[in-house]
Amino acid sequence: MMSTQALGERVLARLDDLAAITDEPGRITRLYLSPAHRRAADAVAGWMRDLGLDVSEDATGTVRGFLAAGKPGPQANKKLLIGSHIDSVIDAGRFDGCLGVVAGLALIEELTARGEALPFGIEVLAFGDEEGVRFPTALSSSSACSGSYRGEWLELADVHGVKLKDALRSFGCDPALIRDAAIPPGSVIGYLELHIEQGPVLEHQGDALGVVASIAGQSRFRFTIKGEAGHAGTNPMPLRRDAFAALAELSVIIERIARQGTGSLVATIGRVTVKPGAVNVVPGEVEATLDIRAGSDAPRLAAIDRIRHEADQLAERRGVKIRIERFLDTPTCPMNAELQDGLASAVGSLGESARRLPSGAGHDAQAMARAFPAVMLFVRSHDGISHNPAEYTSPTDLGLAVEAMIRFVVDLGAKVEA
Ligand code: HGY
Ligand code: MN
Ligand code: MN
Repeated sequence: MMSTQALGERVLARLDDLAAITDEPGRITRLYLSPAHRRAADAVAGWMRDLGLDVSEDATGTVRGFLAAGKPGPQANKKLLIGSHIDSVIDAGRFDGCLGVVAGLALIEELTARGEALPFGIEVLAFGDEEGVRFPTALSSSSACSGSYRGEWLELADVHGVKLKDALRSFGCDPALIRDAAIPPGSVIGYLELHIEQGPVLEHQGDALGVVASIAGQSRFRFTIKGEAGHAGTNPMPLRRDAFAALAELSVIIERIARQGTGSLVATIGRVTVKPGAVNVVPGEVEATLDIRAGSDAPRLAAIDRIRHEADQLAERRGVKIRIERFLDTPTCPMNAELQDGLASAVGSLGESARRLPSGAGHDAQAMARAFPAVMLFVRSHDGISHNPAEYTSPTDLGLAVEAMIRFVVDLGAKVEA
């Protein structure tokens, strides 16, 4: 039986192995269906085979490792799903997503070492498209598992014009089989995801672990602002229809609306493209993304209405055209109450506080909750840093998290047999 410290160090070593698999040497960038995603998926499949799991890859590129029930019983044909994502943002940290997959494999390895036979199966899922950085969607691979994949996503293109359906084929997947990726809800006991908190709350409270009560809803938009390109030297200020200046003013308005918002409302303009992009040309067109979230749906939707209204007025004032297209809308998602209680008692059995907290970040659990009872365990992030190479969680905390998962799964097995 490994100590929690040894468990944590083993998990950290695996995360370092995955961190070395990147599309951009010198930093971690592993976008959906990229060459690095392919190599990471193959590495995870190898670890699963080493554990004697039944390994498969579904039509969206999710790697699946299945361990059959260790003993007969009424639930032996059901399984507990444990998963997270192995795709990353640009210049990412080592923990976001990968931790949930590596921890699932560490749990199986440790349960086997302890001779723990479960009355249900376990399937570890390594999703490839949680972040939604390459294509304008997100959670698409976990959506396939929960039977909520949308066919129109296949026509979406990345910044190079590569369509999702073609990227899937190059990855070795057949988009025509995506429907078969859905996991029948009747075969599933629940979905468990370990994830770093990616925020400062646990550390601030002095807690290593936390149980997620709900996941923030989020909406993502593409803004296209059309003004008029002009000569930087001869174009008088009052006559300009400067698309970038319009976005700059709109971004300050959006920030003000978010600061005034309730329910931990947040708004982020993460990517801006300025055209034509020459030093001596007044920008004629700008494209930008907006990511807006809150702990409940009402403040988020109210803020979106206010932003649309202010954008219309600004367009009028500045003589520009503003097009706002929504490309992602995920409602606030409560986690399963019974599984939360089970997870909280497993955390408590370690002598750790098991406070409930909301997640400001989106997760695959949102997509999985559409079909299965879902629960998430958070582990402390140093300084709350994430989506940043400085992302860090200590091996001690990692070990505690895996041990809590192990106890949760063993307790679930006992409950199922009772
Ligand atoms: O954006 C998010 O909330 C997550 O990291 N995909
Ligand atoms: Mn994540
Ligand atoms: Mn992320």
